Amino acid sequence: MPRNHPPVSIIGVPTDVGAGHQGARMGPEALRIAGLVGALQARGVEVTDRGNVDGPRNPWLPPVAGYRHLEEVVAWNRALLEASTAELRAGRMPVVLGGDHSLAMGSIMAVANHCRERGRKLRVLWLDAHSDFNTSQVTPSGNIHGMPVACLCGIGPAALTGLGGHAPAIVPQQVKQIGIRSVDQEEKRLVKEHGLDIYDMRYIDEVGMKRVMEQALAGLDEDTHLHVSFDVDFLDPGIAPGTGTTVPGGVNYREAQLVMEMIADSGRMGSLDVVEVSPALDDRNITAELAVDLVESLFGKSTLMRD
Ligand code: Z70
Ligand code: MN
Ligand code: MN
Ligand code: MN
Repeated sequence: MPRNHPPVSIIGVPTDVGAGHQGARMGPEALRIAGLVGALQARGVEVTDRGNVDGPRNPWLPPVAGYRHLEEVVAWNRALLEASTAELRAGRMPVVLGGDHSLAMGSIMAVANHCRERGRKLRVLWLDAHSDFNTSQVTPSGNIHGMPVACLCGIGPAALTGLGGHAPAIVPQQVKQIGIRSVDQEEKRLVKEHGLDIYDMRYIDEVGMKRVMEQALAGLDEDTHLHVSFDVDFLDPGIAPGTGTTVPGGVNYREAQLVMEMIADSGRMGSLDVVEVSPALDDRNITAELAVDLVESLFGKSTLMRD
């Protein structure tokens, strides 16, 4: 099934200021070394690597008032928002390489603005072990990569929620979370209160990934832009050890391939984040290589002879 994809712009965001471990700032290079650009070109996609956006170094300070490195996280997200907005305006598909998951705020705010300007619908698929829906009041860590979904939904500091100029950027009903298996106590209350659609590992085990994806992708139409935010800790640590917060019982190789193939078949993916690859924790770059393998499937490579 050959598909026509818009031209892709790779944007590296080498930061870990939002995380509780250092190392995700090396993720963009690891993904490049794993062959991301060539893999997309082999799919017939026109790709330009825009290099990395710039931002403050990691000062490695403790949290202040419930946030670690708030000012630095804002600066990185502002830089990404600007870079991604330029690509979307040029009719290109941003593929954002993290970096820690706090960068999803800038990435998705750019997409949300773009959709709002064009009267398009936006859906966000959040592939992750975590819900990333903490607030400064309830966070156990102060790490802002545990907060981007809440901030995107308008719950968080104005410096983050208002970064795109329109708060909230999205509503919880636009988000489908898949692979979830680590939600903090108070965060659970928040996701329930806000009605987030969560397909957790138990649900995946009970109904199977095929049905989960049918449900998560239901109702997409020609006017829908699908943003995929892929935290590699979505995957089981046995196949993806190279990330700062592994959680046992994750998505296996075959389930992950099916997720990506069904997204590709939807034909609606308009932007992508690949985040939380932490090369110093990895085993010979296998996590980055697996991420690239899965991105190939997102762009229509099939494990069978359908492509
Ligand atoms: C935890 C917190 C988180 C990613 C860890 C963990 C959050 N809920 N997110 N790794 N990607 O500290 O808020
Ligand atoms: Mn995450
Ligand atoms: Mn995670
Ligand atoms: Mn490959």
